[in-house]
Amino acid sequence: MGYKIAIVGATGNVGREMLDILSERGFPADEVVALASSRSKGKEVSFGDSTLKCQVLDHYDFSDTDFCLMSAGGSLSKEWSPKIAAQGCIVIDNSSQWRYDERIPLVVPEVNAAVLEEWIAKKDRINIIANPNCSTAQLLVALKPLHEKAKIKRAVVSTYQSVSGGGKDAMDELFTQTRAVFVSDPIEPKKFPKRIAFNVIPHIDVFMDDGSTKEEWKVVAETKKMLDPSIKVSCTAVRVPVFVGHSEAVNLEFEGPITADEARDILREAPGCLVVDKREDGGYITPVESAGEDATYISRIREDSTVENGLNIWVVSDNLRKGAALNTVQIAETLINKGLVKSRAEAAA
Ligand code: 2RA
Repeated sequence: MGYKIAIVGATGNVGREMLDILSERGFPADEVVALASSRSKGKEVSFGDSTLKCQVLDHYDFSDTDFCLMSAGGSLSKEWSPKIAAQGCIVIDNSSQWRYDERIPLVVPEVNAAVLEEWIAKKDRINIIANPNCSTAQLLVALKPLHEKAKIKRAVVSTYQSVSGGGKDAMDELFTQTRAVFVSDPIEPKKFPKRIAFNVIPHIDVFMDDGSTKEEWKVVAETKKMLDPSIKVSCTAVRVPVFVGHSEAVNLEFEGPITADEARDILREAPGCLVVDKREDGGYITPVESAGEDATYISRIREDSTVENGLNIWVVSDNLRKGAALNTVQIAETLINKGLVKSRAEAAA
């Protein structure tokens, strides 16, 4: 018997992507339910060749639903995830609300799927799993296999993040401002703190006391939680006028020796990674090419001779997919494929 799965935030950028990915991958669902706020009641969203009518979250009974994929922001998740989880439904949440709670697993299946087995074995577990921030998810898919080979001591990460990470309004703002530049209309930043069209903004999320931004802090905290608490991480997160696809320039310092050729071979074999690294014009990936794709692309792999055991890499992925919707679906798939979660209908039969 298949699973019943609900998508909360089904009309948003990530919610729609979740529905596409469930359909593309043939997720073993008997029923898929689209949920949204009362404002979107009855709105239709695509699911494969069919459409689903959005139901209202407040009125939905989760007692026979196996998985709830949440993409509706932190405050909604804070209120709703525990209520849904208490009905025996596993919530996989895409907001930052639960990521740093030590009771909640934070998972990228290619990196730390094993924590799911420990979590499911706990009698007193809270039925919530957290999905990481987009910039950390793709970073760790690339870093994990290299860390296994030579142990990363320090990572210096500069991100180039697309506007879709800020939601649909942010995408609209880039579009509107770009047009306004051409027709000489006035530009009034709303979603972004400064003009984003033909510009870059070194500021994503709120400022922290130490001068870093929350987006930068997330990369540090989530790398430590999922990969290794001993890795030193420094991050500068920058918004760029790209619609989809986050890019990262990453400088790595390892404990042991690792050459660029070895790193390339390791990454070629690593799950979720796709190496595109020809040292010629266009022999690398840009965010436009990553849009709509599942892979984390790695290019520009080269040694950094300014430190002992240093490498530079360029990491690009579709932030709405591996950075959000795809990873969420992969967590559910991992639970199923490892035999950790049976459908509630099957259990009751
Ligand atoms: C962004 N990190 O790109 C966010 C999305 N999760 O703004």
